[in-house]
Amino acid sequence: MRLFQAKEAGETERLGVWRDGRALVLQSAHDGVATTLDLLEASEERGLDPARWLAQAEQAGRFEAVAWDDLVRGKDRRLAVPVTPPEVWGAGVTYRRSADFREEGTGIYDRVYSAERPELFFKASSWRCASPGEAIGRRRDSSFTAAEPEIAVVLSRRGGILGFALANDVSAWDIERDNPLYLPQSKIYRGCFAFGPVLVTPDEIADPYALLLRCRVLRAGREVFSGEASTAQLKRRFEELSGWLLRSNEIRTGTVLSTGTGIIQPLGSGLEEGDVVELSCPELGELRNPVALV
Ligand code: DO4
Ligand code: MG
Repeated sequence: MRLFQAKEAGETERLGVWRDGRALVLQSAHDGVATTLDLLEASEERGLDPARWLAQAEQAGRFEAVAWDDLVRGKDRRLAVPVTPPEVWGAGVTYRRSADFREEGTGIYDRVYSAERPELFFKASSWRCASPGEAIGRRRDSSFTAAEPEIAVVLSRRGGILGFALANDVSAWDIERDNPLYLPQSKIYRGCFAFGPVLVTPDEIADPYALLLRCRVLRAGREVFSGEASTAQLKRRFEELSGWLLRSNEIRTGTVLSTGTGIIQPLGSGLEEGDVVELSCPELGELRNPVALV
């Protein structure tokens, strides 16, 4: 399944799904399900079969076909995050490139790259997340903020992987570099995390360790940065990261875990107000966000 959510001004998110090449948006709740989170929770807690539920809801005329481009452009209703997450967590230094760039003789990044325990940090609440097309933030007190293109997994409360999505762990690298104790300030602020446009269930991903992620940063329409990374370069398995997240720590179904970046914007090429960050992956679609000062 490829799930998404759509939203009209002043309304709550509505579940959407790609079926037979058409984007469908739920018009009214069916069997207590109105959002992606409802569907994931019902399948976890009530044993509801999502594929059967979708077929029944479609038969009952609960879905309306919509033009995807209108949702992307945000005409009347626009794309929202594909699931409204109870929490967003991040994993760090899971790619050699991220460790090398950050290391600078500190010892801490190299150490965590090879350690058994991964770096995990709280990243965002749902209201700090940017939907596809919505502005991601550059803090006014940061002179070097970068996109961190990542693969995010959406978890069940037991730690099962319910889906994959593109994510941008936007981070103020100058603040992090100044002092590692500033990590929360470099990571958590308005518009610090974008993900979507779709949540793709594991059965649709042939090999989660062969996902090619591309990033472009456009300034006034001109490309000022591009980079790519593959999950083949990921140091740890997704289940290893989720396993550590659940150690002595309860999570709710729908929690997002972003699994680290392998794409590094070089020093001096940070995000500027008005830039557009484009992430793409053949299996997961394209995520575009403009940059705003916050
Ligand atoms: O400790 C720094 C954060 C690392 C991170 O976010 C990443 O590697 O993606
Ligand atoms: Mg990151």
